[in-house]
Amino acid sequence: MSDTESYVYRYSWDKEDLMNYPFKEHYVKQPEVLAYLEHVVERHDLRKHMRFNTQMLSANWTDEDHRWHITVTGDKTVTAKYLITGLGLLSAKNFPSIPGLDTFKGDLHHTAAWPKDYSVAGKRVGVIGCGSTGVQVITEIGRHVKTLTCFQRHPQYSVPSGDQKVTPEYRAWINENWDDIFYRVRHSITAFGFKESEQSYHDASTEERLRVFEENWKKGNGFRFMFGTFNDIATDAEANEGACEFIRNKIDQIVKDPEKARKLKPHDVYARRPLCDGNASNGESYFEQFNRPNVHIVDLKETPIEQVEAEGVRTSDGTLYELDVLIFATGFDAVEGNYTRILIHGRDGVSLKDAWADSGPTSYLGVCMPGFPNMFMENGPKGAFTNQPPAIEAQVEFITGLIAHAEKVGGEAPVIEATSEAEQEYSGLCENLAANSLFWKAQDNWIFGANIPGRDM
Ligand code: NA7
Repeated sequence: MSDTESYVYRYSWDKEDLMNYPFKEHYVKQPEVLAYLEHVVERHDLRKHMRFNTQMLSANWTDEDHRWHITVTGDKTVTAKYLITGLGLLSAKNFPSIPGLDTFKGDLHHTAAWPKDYSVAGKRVGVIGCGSTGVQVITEIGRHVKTLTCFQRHPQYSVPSGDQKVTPEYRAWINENWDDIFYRVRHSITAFGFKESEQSYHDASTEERLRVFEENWKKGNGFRFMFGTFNDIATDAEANEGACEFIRNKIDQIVKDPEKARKLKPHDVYARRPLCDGNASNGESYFEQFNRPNVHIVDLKETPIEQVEAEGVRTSDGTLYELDVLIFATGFDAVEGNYTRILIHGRDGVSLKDAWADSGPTSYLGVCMPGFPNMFMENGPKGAFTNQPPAIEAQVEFITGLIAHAEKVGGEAPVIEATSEAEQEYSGLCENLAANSLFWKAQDNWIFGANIPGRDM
C-alpha cells in the first residue's frame, strides 16, 4: 500500500484522466499502482519506446563526440546524446546477511519481490523488519496465519492510515478540486496534498496539543501526523517528544499485554520514518494485531538473531522460533545503491562510485552531477524527501526544459553539466536543512542510506 493518499499518487498532467480514472480506496495498493501505470502507457502509446528484459551494464561518456556509449545485455551498444536514469530511490533489495540463512528449509521471501498468489494462510510465519512494509504485512496477515513472529530491530511510531472506501461524494469533491489539490501539492514542503501546519507546538496549550494530535490520528496518514499537526515536530526535540508521548499512550491503550506493549513502544526520536498502517480491507491497525494470541513480538535489541536454522530462527537467549515461512521486510539498499552497482563513467573515465567516494552520494538538485555531462538522474541522491510522483514530475520538467534549451542553442553536440560550485552550494543547503531536522538523530536511517552495514555516511 502506498502511504500517500490515492488522489496525489498519480500524474497531474492529464486532467481528463484525473477526472475519469477510478480508484476505490483512499490508498492505492500494489495491483492498482501497476494497473494505473499500464493504463498510462497504453493511453499515451508509450510501449513502443520501451525495451524490456534489457539491463544497462555500463555507460561511458566520451568527450570526443559528446555522447554516452551504453552497453546493454545481449552484447548490444546504444549511443545517446542524453542519458536519463530512472533507477529509483528504493529498488535494490536489502537482504541482511544472517548466519545459516541458506540452511532454512521453509520458504524465504522479500516483500519487494512478493510472489504473486503465494499464500501464508495457516502457516508459521516470521517477519524480519517492521518499517513501512513490515507494519503493513503484519497488519494484513496476522489474522490468516497460524503464528506470526515479528522480529523487530527498532520499535516504530506508526499511526493509522485512515484508509477507507472511496464514496461518490468524496470522488465528486476531488474531481471538483483537482486544480487546487495540485496547486497545494506543488506549493507545499512534503507534496502530500494536505495543509501543512503553520503552528508551533510551543504556541499551543496542553489541551490544544492533545486535540490536534487526536484529530490527526483519526484522519490518518503518517506524513500528516508529522507535518500537519505542528510545524516543528521534525525539528524541535520537545515538540517531537510531545508526538512520541501521544503515540506511546495510544500503544498502551491498544495493546492489552503489557509486555508486548513495552517491546512495541519506541523511546527514541520520531524521525526514522513517518509510518502509517491499516487498510480498508479489515480496518484493523498494526498495534491491534498484537492482541491476537498468535502474534508475537521479538525485540532484537534484547535478544538478537543468532542464526537461521533448518527449522527457523534462533535468538541469543537460545529460543528457536519454528517457521514455515520467513519474510524479509528489510527494505532497500537505499539512495545510491542502484547507481554504484552499474558502471557509469563520466568525464576522464571517473566512475560515479569514485566521484562519490569522498563526499558521499551527492548531486545538484538530485538531478545532475558535475563530471557527468548530459546525464540526468530521476530521484538521484539528495533529491526531495516528499511524496514522490510530484517530485518526479518537477524533475522531469526541469530535465526536459534543459534539453529543449540545449537543443535550441547548443548546436550538433550540446553539453549540459552542473558546475562543482552549484553542486557544493546545493549540497551545503541540503546538509544544513538536514542538520536542523531531527532525522539525523534516528540511527540506521535509510533516508541517509545508513541502513546498510559498512556504509559510511
Ligand atoms: P524500510 O522502511 O527501510 O524498513 C526496513 C525494516 O527492516 C526496518 O524496520 C528495519 O529496522 C528492518 N531491518 C533492516 N535490516 C535489518 C536487520 N539486519 N535486522 C533486523 N531488521 C532489519 O523499508 P520498507 O520496504 O518497509 O519501506 C521503504 C520505504 O518505502 C518507506 O520508508 C516508504 O517511504 C516507502 P529499523 O526499524 O530500521 O531498525
